[in-house]
Amino acid sequence: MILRDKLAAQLPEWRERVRNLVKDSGDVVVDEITIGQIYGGMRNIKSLVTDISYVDPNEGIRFRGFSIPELLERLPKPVGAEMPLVGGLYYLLLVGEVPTLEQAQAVEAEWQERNKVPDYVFAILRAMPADTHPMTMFSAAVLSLQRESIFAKAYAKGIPKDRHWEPMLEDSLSLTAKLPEIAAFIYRMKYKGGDVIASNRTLDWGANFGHMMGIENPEYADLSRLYFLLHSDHESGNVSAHATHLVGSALSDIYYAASAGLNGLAGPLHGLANQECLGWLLNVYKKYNGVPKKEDLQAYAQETLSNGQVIPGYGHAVLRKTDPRFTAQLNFGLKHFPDGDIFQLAALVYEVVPGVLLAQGKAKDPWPNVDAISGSLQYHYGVTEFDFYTVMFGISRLLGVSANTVWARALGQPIERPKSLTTAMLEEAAQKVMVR
Ligand code: AMX
Repeated sequence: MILRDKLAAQLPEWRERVRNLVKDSGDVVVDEITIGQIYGGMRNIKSLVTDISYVDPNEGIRFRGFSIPELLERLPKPVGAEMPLVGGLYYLLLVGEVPTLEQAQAVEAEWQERNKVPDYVFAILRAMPADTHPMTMFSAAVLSLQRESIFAKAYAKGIPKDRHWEPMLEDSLSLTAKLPEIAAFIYRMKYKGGDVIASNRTLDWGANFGHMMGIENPEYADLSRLYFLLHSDHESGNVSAHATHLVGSALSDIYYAASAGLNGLAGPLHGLANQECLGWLLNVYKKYNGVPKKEDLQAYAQETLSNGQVIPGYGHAVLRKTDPRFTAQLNFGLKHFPDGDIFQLAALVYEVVPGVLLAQGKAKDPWPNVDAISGSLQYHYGVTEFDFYTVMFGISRLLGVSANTVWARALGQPIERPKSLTTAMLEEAAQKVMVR
């Protein structure tokens, strides 16, 4: 298998590099930690490592060193398509090189071979109460697949540590292969009266999702490929990535770890913001009977803040400029449907809300993040059920976190166990500094 061979070829050098770094420079101080950071959600404490993506506060995400515009340019695309094959992105995340079309297609072929979802997953989903949130369904479906884990079986048989990554890669491919069908099943079951659409094995992973959603439009296939590329990874400290990494560090298999990551993604300050964001836009639209005047939008945003609520889709824990993932989606909308009502509203919010947040002076980043616009694009193509949006984020995010988990096992990263202190200990530490 191409991915296994490519990874196996890199591993000796990587392991040597990490071993030497830790052996020769293990005591080098990289960062200091303040009481403010300990009580402040560990913000900006440099204590994780990944080579798969990096978020620069001013520039935004780079995957394996490539910016989003560079990736949209360089990753191979299916014939006639505007956006790259998601299989090529997964190759890049795992291997670290831009694939050829053939290499990207090899990953797509791996996915096609592994994409049969066992019937028990559908039975579990059908048995859940109809008002269950789609993220709960998605996470439960992923967790239910745990019995398929090759890693768990290999571990029980005593596979040596330096080979843990191999069954982890197998599991990651088998899980990611099934995500579009599981998600589309949830969508069709919940919102389309159970009229489920079978997978089309001739389509690529991104396009097949659009097909199973019931949207037979090449533009939506491109939007799906774009969406799955943009949301896949955002270095290691965000809640979904960190939760997956933490659970995986206990040598829980990818099904356990991914389900944990999805549960974190379901929080309104993280992935659920895309659902909240569209809800916010629709409330504005309803209140003003269409796209409002700038002054009205400004008043509405101020009212949201006065009510003690956040404006979803704006702000970020790391970023300090407009998220390039926002810009890529804005450009897609401007190209394909600049006159769409909800899209125009999202674009107007971009003109107005940063100023409102700046004037309030609390948010360190007043600019839009990835969630500020994604819903308005989905809405345009008929995916109006916005509580489903985070599931799409989840499909994509599991690409990044599974690639990271494979590498964490390949480099033998240990179980995570930071140390906690008591408030009294921190007060004592503060006291000592004050006395000096
Ligand atoms: N609207 C209103 N207030 C905001 C705000 C927003 N969009 N963004 C930040 N603030 C407030 C914070 O709530 C905080 O207020 P507090 O001092 O009363 O607690 C203050 O500004 C300082 O926060 P910060 O340091 O700038 O942000 P953070 O790192 O603590 O949090 C984030 C980052 C994303 C949770 C925050 O900006 C937010 O809540 N945004 C809206 C929700 C959202 O879009 N989430 C999606 C993020 C991307 C993702 O994960 N998908």
